Amino acid sequence: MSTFRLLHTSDVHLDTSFSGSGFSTSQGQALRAHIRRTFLGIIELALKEDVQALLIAGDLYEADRVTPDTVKFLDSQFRRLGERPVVIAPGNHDPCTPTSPYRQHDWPANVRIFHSDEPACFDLGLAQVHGLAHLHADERRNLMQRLRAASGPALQLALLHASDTRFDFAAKQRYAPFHPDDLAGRGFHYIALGHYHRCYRVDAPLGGGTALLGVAAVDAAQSMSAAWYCGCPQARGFDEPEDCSCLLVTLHDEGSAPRVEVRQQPTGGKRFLSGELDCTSHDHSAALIAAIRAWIMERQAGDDAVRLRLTGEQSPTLRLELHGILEQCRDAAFALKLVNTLRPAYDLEALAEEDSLRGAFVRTLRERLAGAEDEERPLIERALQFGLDAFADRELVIP
Ligand SMILES: [Mn+2]
Repeated sequence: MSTFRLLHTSDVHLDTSFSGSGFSTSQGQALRAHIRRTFLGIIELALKEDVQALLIAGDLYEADRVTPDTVKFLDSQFRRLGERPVVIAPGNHDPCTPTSPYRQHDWPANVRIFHSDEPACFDLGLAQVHGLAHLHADERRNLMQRLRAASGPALQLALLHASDTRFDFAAKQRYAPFHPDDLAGRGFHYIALGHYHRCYRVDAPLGGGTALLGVAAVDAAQSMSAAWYCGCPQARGFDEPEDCSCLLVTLHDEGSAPRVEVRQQPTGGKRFLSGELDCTSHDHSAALIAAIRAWIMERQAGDDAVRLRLTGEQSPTLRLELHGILEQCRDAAFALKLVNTLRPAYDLEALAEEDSLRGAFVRTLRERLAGAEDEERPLIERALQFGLDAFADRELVIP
């Protein structure tokens, strides 16, 4: 019995621009450096685990921003792998255009890049890797349907940047769309996918099993191949997963039915954490600052990017100068964003006395509250709050 071990990554997005996403120039530089460190960690993992191949399923870098410095960096990292093959299937962010580094740079001999949108195959001895490339940034054809395994004794792998149309992650564009049904009968033992930044198995039944993590034993003799998105190794914004990974895949060749073992390896390390902080009890800014710091400390998020939504009722004595508060929390996290959705606390007694439309509104709703059933009360209380916010010209935040 022979085994084949590979490391599957994708969507590294080296040279990402963070301008326009609310980060400063220096934070953007630090994030780009962190993405590089993450990639370095993947190379080190490949060496430590002594894998027989590194598969990269596209979006390795951002084509419109990639620098010669980054190309040299990649070259040097790939060289560290010696004779271990690196196989790359270009995606929509790093398409294989005539001027792309994939075509222009003289890569080390262990690097194999799919250059065409016609299927090709790299022979790695025990395994064969089938794949093809995005040739531009807007591929809308079904590329999966072009791939088919070869017959013969070698393990059959596929490598592709493509969109599972069953899911619509944050309205991500559906480049190279395919349906999981398209996987049936292609004959692959493992399909390494890129594009979606979340780690999941495509061919698992919908429901609880879809987002499974950890170790999964897959019987590839079943009707469909084991097809996985490995997820991005390092998040780049608050819309991306908090836990990032690559996949360590071991195929045990047991004759007609290879067994596929998939292990998720945590990578990255800089999280983008979102949360809420109820500020109702904080009646002065120093108390709020202490609460923000405590929130970050509890989650050990000092090196992370944190986005906190301030919720609840704003005490009349709390002076909410967001820039001042941010300034005093600057050292608490790598980056901090505050989203203010606090509602002012209204003095209903005083408002009910007003000889105005607002006074009449408050009197009417308080009468309704007095005669309301229990289940009706929260609705009327919200109506009162929204109405008063509207009178105060406040932006309405409807949770
Ligand atoms: Mn992509």
